[in-house]
Amino acid sequence: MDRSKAVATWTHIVDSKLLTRLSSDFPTMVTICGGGSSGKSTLFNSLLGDNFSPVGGSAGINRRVLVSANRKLVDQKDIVSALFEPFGCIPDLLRDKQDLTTPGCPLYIMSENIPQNLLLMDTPDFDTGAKGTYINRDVAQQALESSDILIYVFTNSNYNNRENTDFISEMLTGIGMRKCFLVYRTYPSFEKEEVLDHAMTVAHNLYSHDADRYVLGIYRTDEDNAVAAGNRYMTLRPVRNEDPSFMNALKTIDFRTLRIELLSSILKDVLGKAEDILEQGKTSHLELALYLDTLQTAQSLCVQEALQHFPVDLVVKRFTEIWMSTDPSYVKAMRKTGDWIELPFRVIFNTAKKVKNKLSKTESIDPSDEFVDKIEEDLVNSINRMHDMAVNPDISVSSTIKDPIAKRMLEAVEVVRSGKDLHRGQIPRVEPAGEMGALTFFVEAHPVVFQEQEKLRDTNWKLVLQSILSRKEVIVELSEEIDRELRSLADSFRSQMGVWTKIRQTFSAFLNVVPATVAVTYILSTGDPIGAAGIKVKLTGMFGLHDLYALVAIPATTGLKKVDQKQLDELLGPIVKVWLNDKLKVVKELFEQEVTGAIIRAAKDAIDASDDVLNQIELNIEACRKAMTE
Ligand SMILES: Nc1nc2c(ncn2[C@@H]2O[C@H](COP(=O)(O)OP(=O)(O)OP(=O)(O)O)[C@@H](O)[C@H]2O)c(=O)[nH]1
Ligand SMILES: [Mg+2]
Repeated sequence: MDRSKAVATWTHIVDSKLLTRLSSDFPTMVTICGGGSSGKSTLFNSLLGDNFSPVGGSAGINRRVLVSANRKLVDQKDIVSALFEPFGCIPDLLRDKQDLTTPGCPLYIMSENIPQNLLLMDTPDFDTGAKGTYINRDVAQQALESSDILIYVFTNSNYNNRENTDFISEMLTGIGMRKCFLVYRTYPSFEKEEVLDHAMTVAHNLYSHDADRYVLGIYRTDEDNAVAAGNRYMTLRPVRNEDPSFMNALKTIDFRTLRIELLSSILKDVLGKAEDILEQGKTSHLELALYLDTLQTAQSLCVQEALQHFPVDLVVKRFTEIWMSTDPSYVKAMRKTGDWIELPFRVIFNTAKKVKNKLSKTESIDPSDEFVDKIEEDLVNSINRMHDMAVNPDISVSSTIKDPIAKRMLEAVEVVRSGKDLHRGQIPRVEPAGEMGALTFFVEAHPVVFQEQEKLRDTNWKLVLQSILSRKEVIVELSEEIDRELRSLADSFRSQMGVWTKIRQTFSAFLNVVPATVAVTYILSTGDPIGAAGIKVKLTGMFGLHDLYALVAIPATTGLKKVDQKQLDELLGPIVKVWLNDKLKVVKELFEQEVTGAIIRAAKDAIDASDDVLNQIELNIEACRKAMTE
């Protein structure tokens, strides 16, 4: 059964059927139960000495529960409504016994023959119909779950019917341990041993090895035509020598002790079950956290995929502008006079003209078309991948174990796998990935997000893509945030420049190389066919923004000296990082708005809510356990 359904069934029983009976003055409920036409109503009438309940006909004649109570009990204020609370409807006094043959709320009768502290119930059968569609089972079950003691009536044709005894066994031992009387409607010719043997088969099927402890008495009632004809009441005879007469057995039961025993066994089971549910809840909580981590990791990777191309033209140009605008005035002055000294670069790279244009302050900065195309391609690919992962029943994602989130995921996988309640088909698993120390996580989507996944599956993906692409400008443009960051980067570069560098810069400025390394970088990268549109950016660090570091892959074709390469890395690296940090945020927002947001929110909300609930359950269980030992 689905886990949440099982929990709901169980909490329903606890809420509506058990808690009401914690009150000590609540009468003991004795319920007659059994398969169709086994003789339940005949027994009920016989015990009360009146023909209250309809008998005979085809199996399944009783459609409602009939309760008999002493008048004095019924006169007590509120007792009837409390009694019927588990049934969810206001009970009525039985006026016409034919009413019992149509479905509806339980009915009650008042009888002087029933002790004041007792209620006797006749129930519909639980086995008329076919498996899955037993017509009276729900009504019968409701009564049985509310009972303290059952009287199980069986016949020679159904004593060994496992389906029947399994059902009754669940009622007797499912939550708490209930005791029962066994009543065997048998043939007069059957010897005592045979009757006992059949009855013990039933007892064993109900309680397994605890039969002796929980069977209150075994009685036989022999087939009798006078009973069938309605001329005589049924008589019960003890099968075992030690058992008293049925009425005596009923009267001498210490109901207080029985109630206390039953309630403490219920409480024990309830606590045990609550602990199971707590464990399941914790596992599920962890599974959800694992799924969320995996989804967000996958998203991080997709976001990075969307940003594979760095618009070097754009960003370095902007940085250069900022740098020049913050140059000391003497450097600026020198620069003005040094227009002619771009010659060395022209000689070396033959791109000086282009450089001059690009470095000119008057020209507006526009990304090249080629770059915009690349961004669009990257964006479409990555968002499609993200969409697939968000709607799929499972995600797999690779990560290095050095990453703190991967560590957390690995722990979660281990706990979930060792949990005893693996309710879903696949369990999470981890496999080594290609690189050393890298792992691939395989994680299923958690039921908490199914609804949002469904919605995402139902959206018109083409329209979503269009909407995303219409906003690609956010990737292309240089935001104020980037500007601010570049400015502070320029300040920090400048503050790190030693005397030597400053002197060199003075020279550089004089040579119109401003600042030398930036210009070199610029020329190098724009002089390269790949770099023209945006140089490739390789990212280290797997997750989110916190440990991401951009390595600028400078094409080997540029023939840089090692020293220059290092200088370039030092300079270009942080500039790329400024851009990346900003864009990672922007693209992540875009992904969450268009694809993953609702799923992530559903998961986070459920995690937050269940955190509190799980803590509360744990505290409550502790309190109950403590109270039980005191
Ligand atoms: N021959 C004989 N028939 C009996 C005896 N006890 C009950 N019956 C008959 O068995 C049939 C079913 O009896 P009920 O008491 O209606 O059985 P039930 O278990 O209440 O049946 P449902 O309410 O339909 O589930 C009736 O025709 C009874 O007269 C008995 O001791 N001897
Ligand atoms: Mg009946």
